[in-house]
Amino acid sequence: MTATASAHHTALAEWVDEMAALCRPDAVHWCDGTETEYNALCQKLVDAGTFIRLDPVKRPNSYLARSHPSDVARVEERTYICSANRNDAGPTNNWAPPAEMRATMRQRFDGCMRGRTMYVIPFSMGPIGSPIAKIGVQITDSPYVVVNMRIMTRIGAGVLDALGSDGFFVPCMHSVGAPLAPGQADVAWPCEADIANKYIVHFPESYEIWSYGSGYGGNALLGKKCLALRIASVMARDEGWLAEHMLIMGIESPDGETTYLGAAFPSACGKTNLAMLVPPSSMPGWKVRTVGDDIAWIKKAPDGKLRAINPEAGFFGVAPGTNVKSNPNAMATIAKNTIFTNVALTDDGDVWWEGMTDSPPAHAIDWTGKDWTPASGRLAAHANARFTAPASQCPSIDPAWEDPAGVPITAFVFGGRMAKDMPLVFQAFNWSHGVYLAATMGSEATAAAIGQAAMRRDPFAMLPFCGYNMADYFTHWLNVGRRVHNPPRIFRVNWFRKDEHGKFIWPGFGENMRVLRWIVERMKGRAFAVESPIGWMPRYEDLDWSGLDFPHETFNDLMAVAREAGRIEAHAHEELFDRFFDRLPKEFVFERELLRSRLWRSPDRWELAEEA
Ligand code: TSX
Ligand code: MN
Repeated sequence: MTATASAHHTALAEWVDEMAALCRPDAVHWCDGTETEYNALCQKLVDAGTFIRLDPVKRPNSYLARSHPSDVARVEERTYICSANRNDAGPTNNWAPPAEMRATMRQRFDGCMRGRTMYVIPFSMGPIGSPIAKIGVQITDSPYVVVNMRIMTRIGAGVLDALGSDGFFVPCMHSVGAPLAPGQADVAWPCEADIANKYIVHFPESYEIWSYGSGYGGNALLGKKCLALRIASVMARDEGWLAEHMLIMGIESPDGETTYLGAAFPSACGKTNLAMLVPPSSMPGWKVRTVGDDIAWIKKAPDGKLRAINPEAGFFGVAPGTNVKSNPNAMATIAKNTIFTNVALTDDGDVWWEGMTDSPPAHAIDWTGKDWTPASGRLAAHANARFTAPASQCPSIDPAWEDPAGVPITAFVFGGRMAKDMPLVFQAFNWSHGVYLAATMGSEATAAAIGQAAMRRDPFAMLPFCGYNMADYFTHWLNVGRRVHNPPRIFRVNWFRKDEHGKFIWPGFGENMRVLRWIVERMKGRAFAVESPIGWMPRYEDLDWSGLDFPHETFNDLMAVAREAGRIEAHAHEELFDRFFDRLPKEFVFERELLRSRLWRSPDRWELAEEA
């Protein structure tokens, strides 16, 4: 496609010209999004040594990329929210004055694409033309980014058509920050190696993104965390909807009805595994349908109900730990047409990572390109190694996953990773209590030395992804509940409680379907619950135990709430919220006091076995 392709959108054409003048690339390439273009760019990446083509029989049309060892993850300490007022970014975001940061960006981008091609990627987050979707245009000097964006979003000519002559788009500037002098040879993974010179910058008031120095994941695929979460969270606040770090799943019951829910978890809780869960065979007729595994955009539909779309078109999943037992649907999804980054290469031209098979290969090339054997004493795949695969290839993909109207959301689930004190599942008393539960969630970071565990709070799993003051975000959530007629029910779950020997009490994975069934039936008014100091809980007999030998006694341990632990927890909430000062919604102060008083009148250890 040529530069004239966008000539009918003056603002877009002008912006691209201006950016080309600033970055001074050798060429400008407008991405049309075709398969021909994709294949040509993949070939270019193979020729450059960035991609290794995998075995065409074992892993058809798939590639392996190895990043620079300094460029392996999101860089939160270099991520900025540049609002005019520092308090509008809030205490949980890095902030810099917008004018100052704009000057820094101009300086970094000045001539940064010399010797390279500048790609222009028109992309849609969400089905093209959906009333919930948004359009972005990413400029990048990384062909690796282009091919990943083609899997993760909808790109190309169809997006320009939807944009028309004056449609709104989010400008997303990206450079790996590695210009080439005339005659200078390129490297396989160009980037700025000095972390202090990487910048992931958001201007929330002008809905703009500038990313410099990294070619990896969320730093570089700007549709994902930068647009679909940080900028979209600001747009959602401004326009009255929700942009959330949530999977979306449909749960089909034996009567053929599908109930959709959104679920938010901090990292390392198995969100993708849950989104693609395979129910146990002892629960015939219960099915899980995947809509998305990472991000949900949720909007009040004309009928007053909340409907959600997955703004993405692919999965950018963590490879290590993924196997046919933990996630058979993910393994099937990545069987072909997949880009792998920082996994190991096997001698037969396939990929491998820790936890993929019961026994490791005798030899492989590790993610740094070195020979590796199980005796090497280091990881073959980087812990944050990824696969990029089309969502359409997922066997459990929901038939409605691309419905422009979205799917109706009737429940929100919030989870964390807690070894103690947090029950398997409970339901919030009401919307504001549920928002409070979500705001206080987190996972524990174990300090191995003394076996002491500190909770790392991650409100709504949005801590690194909220593009504005989180206290205002909590207020926004409270307001959404007031505006929706029958707001979704809110649940907390914890798959990770351990016994006194340090063993996981709950089998997790497919068995989580038993918890999901209770959640679905609660909303249909079919499942019983008892009131506890922290919320509504299922009794043993309220869960489906068919085909699973799980003793009543063990269930009580899994669900128990210790009053002293609850008291300490309530106190920790105070510390968490103090940093938001007067912006914190006053409902949260009342919720905390209500929690305190419910705990006060409860026994030392509140158990389901007791008659309240
Ligand atoms: O993804 C997980 N889920 C959700 C699945 C739908 N994981 C993996 C977490 C790391 C990303 C889990 N790990 C889950 C879980 O529900 N539960 C656990 C803990 C656990 C680990 C192993 C066993 C049981 C529980 N059992 C055996 O290994 C035999
Ligand atoms: Mn995520």
